[in-house]
Amino acid sequence: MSKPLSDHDRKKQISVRGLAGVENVADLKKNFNRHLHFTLVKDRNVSTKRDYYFALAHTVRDHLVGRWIRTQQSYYEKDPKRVYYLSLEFYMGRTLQNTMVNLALENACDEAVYQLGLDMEELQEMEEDAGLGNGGLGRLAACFLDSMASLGLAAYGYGIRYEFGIFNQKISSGWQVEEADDWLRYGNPWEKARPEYMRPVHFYGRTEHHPDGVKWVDTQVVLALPYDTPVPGYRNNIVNTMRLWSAKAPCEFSLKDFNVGGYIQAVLDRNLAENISRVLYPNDNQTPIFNIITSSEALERWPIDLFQTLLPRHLEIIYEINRRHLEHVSSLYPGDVDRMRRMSLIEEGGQKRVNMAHLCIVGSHAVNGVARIHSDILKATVFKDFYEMDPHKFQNKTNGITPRRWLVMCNPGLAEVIAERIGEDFIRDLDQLKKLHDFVNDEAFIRDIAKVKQENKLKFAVHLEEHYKVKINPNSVFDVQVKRIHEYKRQLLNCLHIITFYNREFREMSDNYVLFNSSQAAPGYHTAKMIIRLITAIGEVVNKDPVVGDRLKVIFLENYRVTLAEKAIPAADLSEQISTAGTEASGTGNMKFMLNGALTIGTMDGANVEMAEEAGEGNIFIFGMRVEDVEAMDAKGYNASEFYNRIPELKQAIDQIAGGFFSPKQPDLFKDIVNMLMHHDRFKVFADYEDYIKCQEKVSALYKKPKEWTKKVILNIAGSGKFSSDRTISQYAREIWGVEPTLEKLAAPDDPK
Ligand code: GLG
Repeated sequence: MSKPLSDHDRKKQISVRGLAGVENVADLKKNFNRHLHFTLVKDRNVSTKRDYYFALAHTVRDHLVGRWIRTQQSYYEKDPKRVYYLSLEFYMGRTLQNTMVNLALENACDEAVYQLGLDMEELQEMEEDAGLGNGGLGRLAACFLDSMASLGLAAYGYGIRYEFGIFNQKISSGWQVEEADDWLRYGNPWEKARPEYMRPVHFYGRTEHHPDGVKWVDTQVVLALPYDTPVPGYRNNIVNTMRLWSAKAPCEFSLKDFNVGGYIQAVLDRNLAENISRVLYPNDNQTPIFNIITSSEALERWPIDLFQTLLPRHLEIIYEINRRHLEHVSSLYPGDVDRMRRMSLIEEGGQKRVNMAHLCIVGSHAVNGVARIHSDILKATVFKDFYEMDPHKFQNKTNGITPRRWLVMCNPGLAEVIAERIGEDFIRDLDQLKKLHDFVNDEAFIRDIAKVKQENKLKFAVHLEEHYKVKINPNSVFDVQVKRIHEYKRQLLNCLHIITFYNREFREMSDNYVLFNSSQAAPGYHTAKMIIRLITAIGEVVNKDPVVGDRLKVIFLENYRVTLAEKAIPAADLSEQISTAGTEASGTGNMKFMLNGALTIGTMDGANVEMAEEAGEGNIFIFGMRVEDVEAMDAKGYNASEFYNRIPELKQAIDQIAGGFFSPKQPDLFKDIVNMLMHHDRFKVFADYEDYIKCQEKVSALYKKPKEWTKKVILNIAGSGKFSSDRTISQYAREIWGVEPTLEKLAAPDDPK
């Protein structure tokens, strides 16, 4: 196998990375040295790698400033309708490379750094991820910011500036251990504090009703201190703002409610107020969508008592909204008391609660699911009453991902091979990938696509060896399931697949397989943590089995995060999207794999349904129960032992897990998991096992025909245009927000000389 090009050599060839004109490079070097001296206060004798990263970050940031100010000025002058995207999570990852890509500075910076005798990739590795999210929801918000700026919308992201983002995951003796993510420790060169825009936020207190209105009095005040981060559009000189708020105790923080014993104690107690933005809650998807229907733990329902104490005035307003809402319901359905009860914003019976989803629906002019199947399920189940009352309110907006980060930035080799055939416009108009249909039978193109994948795999293998001390064969199938650990996502189904293939000792199959599995479990989610332990336990047995050798490896990638996704996804051959039909709202990882030339094995769930449509059914590996089958099985009752008794390979795998084959020192380690799978598995793992294994056999068979495989890869890439977040955002803009995407470009300001 040929050695991969060094990053510096590869990037030099790449036009999509901007021009490295001599002047640009000279200015960048000059400014880098200026920042090292004046901003970092260092010389090259004592500078660390981190200092160099900071000097480069500041150098690149300078190119944002003029564009940022101009953009905001133009919004002020033209006064367009603004979009505010409010989210508790913005899972941004790193900023440096994304900024260079969007500003077409990458080649020039690369050359400058090279001439300075430094290594670009090493510097980039010094940047902390902004891990202000759990998974898909937070990453979606980040992709949307990129698209809104790239489409020229006057948009702002509003969220919380958590001092600690999603925890760092360590694997210790096979178990997940959480460590605090102190991402701001060395400072954040991308943010600008705006104390001048600090706002008071009130809590507690009581209301007074006067003839001239209502007063909310005797409140406790916490200040909200905003920090602004620039969000550059793709090569349009537009820079929007993400404004994240940090809690700050006011000087006169008296803390009546916080038990104050005097001055020193009052100062110490300021922490209580400032704790509000201290740490991101590491809970992802407490309740997957289908579960909402059957269980009452369901959507968020906040206790009235809590509301009453913390936000008494808000509660009064909610009562008034509910009164008007129920009046409307009863005018449409006179006498239908049961419907009124179901649709109320306030749940009676036991502890009184506010149903937050109902409040959202009543308070919004549009409501949407995030993939077609998800939108349909919402209308037919949880929000049925609301849909019947107001069908026009309900829409669908299928999720998307930004092709800047998830192709140009993370997979430059692939972006270049595509650009060579169809030009660069696909980067801002991803539908143009359809043009690749003309190249499905083009031998040279097939070869190029396969070669890029091989290079990415080799690069990832080198990374794994350096960082995880594992050696893998880069010619094997890279079979990847990376996502938060959750029962509904069915990492356990994948475990059974791994065990089954291991038990067959590859008698039937001679290929090599590397199965990656990776992600965090919520710290309080016991089963998820046990699933991680099972995966690592399987790895311990399989990876050192001399009979299997390097034909099968099972690797749990520690500390999955945006930055690791950017490395793993371009290297994947097979993408595992195997949730129980009806449980994954959309998925967005699935789209990233598709765009990066992996084939999908998946159920008819979330966006997989639309991916199959776009790629052509024959070009994606679909298996298992459809939503209707799951419903039918629920009606008749799911009986795991039926499958266990009927399918010998399944029985063997379960007996091994139960009997300590993978945990010889502690044979009953996985008894809870086995018990769950056998007796109360809400996600019906066994019911899809047989079809899944058959489908995996088809995958193996196809992988033996590299050309056919790569043709399907091309058809998948060609069909992935729909899944650009530019398309999603354009739809939100036109169909919900009532704003026009402009694709306007602002004039470039004078760049720093
Ligand atoms: C959710 C869902 C995903 C979805 C994502 C973005 O579970 O299916 O793709 O949001 O809408 N809690 C999530 O991550």
